[in-house]
Amino acid sequence: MKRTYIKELGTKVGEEVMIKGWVNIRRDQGKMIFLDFRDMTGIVQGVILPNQTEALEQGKKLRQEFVVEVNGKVNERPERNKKAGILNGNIELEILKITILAEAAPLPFDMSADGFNLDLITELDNRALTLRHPRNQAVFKILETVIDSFREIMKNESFFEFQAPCIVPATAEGGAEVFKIGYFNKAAYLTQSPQLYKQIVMSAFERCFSVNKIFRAEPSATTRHLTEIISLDAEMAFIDSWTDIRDMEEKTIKYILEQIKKNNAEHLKILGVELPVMLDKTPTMSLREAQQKIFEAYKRDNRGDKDLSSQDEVEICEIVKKETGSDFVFVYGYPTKKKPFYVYPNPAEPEFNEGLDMICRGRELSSGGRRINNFEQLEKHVKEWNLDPKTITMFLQAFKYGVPPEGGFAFGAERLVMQFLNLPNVRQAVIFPRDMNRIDERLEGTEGEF
Ligand code: AMO
Repeated sequence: MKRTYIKELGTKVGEEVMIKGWVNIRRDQGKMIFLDFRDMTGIVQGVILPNQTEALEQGKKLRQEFVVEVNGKVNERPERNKKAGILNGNIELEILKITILAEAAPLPFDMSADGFNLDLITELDNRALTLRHPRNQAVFKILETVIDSFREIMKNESFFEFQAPCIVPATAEGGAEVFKIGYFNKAAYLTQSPQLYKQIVMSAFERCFSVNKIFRAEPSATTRHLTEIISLDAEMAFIDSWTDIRDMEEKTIKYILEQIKKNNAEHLKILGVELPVMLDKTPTMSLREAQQKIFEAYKRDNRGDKDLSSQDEVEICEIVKKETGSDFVFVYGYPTKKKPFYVYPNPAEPEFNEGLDMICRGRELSSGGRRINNFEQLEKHVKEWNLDPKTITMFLQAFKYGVPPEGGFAFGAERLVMQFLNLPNVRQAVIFPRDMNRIDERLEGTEGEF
């Protein structure tokens, strides 16, 4: 008999079917055994009735995660047992025959829907098993939609996709958060950002994007920092102002949110979360305006600070939410000297730049802005930022030969999922997270985790 996927069972009421999957849970009730089965499409409840002696014998051998092939009849549940709003809530599989395809060792913890409540260390220490839980699968299906829909919107907007290198000769973002690697007898780095490469590709293709791994040697273990990140990067030429970058970012996030709503309704339900609210026009303010608002609302005086602290990010989002209902806010105009050399200084006030961050529900989701496109100005910045021009020769070469006014942005895919789903820790948005304390296994000498 041909396999039927669990999601399709609703269309087979009254028919005999064969399904394959895992035992999600077993409940013995008097002379009957109830079994929930799970495959990649969903979950269904099955029941072995007292007259099915052979199936009952098999059923007694089953534990959670046994892999089985099951023959049974799809029955409509009696009215009082119907569960509205969940897949297969109106049907049940009357089990006729069970074949065990693979056995599973007793589980180290409860994996049932209600009993699954692990601390993150246990969860990650048992990733091969916890990845099977529908809650986790819901998160990673949404991550998949985020990446797919980023690609789609970029392609719809005529951006060219390229793959940026991971081994690089220089550090794009500056700072100490870079992994140095032995490269034969020389030193090289793992890329912190495809920044310089996307600008080179943009100078030839006008619009480009990449979905790339980036690496940050974050020396502190926080709830929002990873060492290996999926970076969703875009760069576009012929802009009139940094606001064109903001508008493209906004359009991108709107599209991603729409696609999640469309493709992941059941996953959002499993997680019990509401997506953040994005208005037609996302509130936008300068760093100084944001600091002034925080001062007025919370009496914390950070006016003059070079950046928003994480507390500031939380507070400015609270203020904007209260004032407008938006869960997003753009903050632009950071001190030029405190940001990477490529960010465009505001001509009217060169000590502030035309860089911007998108903040959502209290955390930064992206950075971006206008870039310097004039060769002489770029060379000047390279000197002032104490960079060695020899390490970015190829980048400078592009600008020597004519580059239009341009800009771009980058989102961390995991941060995006974390904020969209209100996850308390960014590691929950990654199947195999890397941080200073973990590469699959906890690293030796590690005590705590975050
Ligand atoms: P930035 O350094 O702000 O900008 O990084 C862009 C976005 O990447 C994500 N991100 C991280 N997520 C998890 N853990 C980390 N350690 C981490 N570091 C960064 C965040 C952040 O907003 N080249 C610029 C982008 C540009 O201007 O186009 C850049 O890399 O979501």
